[in-house]
Amino acid sequence: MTRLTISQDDITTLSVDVIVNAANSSLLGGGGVDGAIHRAAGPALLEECKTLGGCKTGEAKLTRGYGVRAPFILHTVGPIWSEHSPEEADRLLFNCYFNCLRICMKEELQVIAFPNISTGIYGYPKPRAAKLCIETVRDFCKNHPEIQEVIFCCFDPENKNLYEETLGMQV
Ligand code: AR6
Repeated sequence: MTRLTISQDDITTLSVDVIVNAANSSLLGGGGVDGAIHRAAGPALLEECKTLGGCKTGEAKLTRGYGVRAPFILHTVGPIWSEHSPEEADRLLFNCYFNCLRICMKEELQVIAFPNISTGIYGYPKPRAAKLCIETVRDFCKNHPEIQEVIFCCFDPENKNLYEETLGMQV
């Protein structure tokens, strides 16, 4: 059975098979967790990202990890909350988590760390995102117990509290 855990560390320092980046559709870097990942990974990451042709909202692309602790990085693009109806934003955020997990299965990556996608600069309401994220990951892992561990990397205290509360509840 997959373990679902919470960490409050900088995601670039986590010793896992793959970390997820909350990127933008250019995949050429930005602020927030994306900026932190590019800073830690170094310029070779940007060079690989330039070859990928961007990424649509809800989709995900895999690169090597370079200077981050994990050997791989999955770059996904969350929805900008104000640009969609709430239902459409939910569908797109679901796709981010689902597509990352699908790629992990395909590439046999068994320990994954997610940041709180879209809940920073992209303005998604944190409680809504936490509930959707945990439901999506729980459902996926029920059918894919090969995934050993999913770490919810909650950088800000509000997200950490929300994840602790939501993970503690039974579905
Ligand atoms: N480790 C883990 N989580 C972090 C870190 C870190 N080092 N730094 C920030 N967070 P955001 P978004 C958390 O804004 O909302 C970028 O410019 C942060 O506290 O990084 O999806 C991209 O290029 C928050 O909870 O991503 C896009 O343009 C979470 O990461 C845009 O921001 C996500 O916040 C994407 O916006």
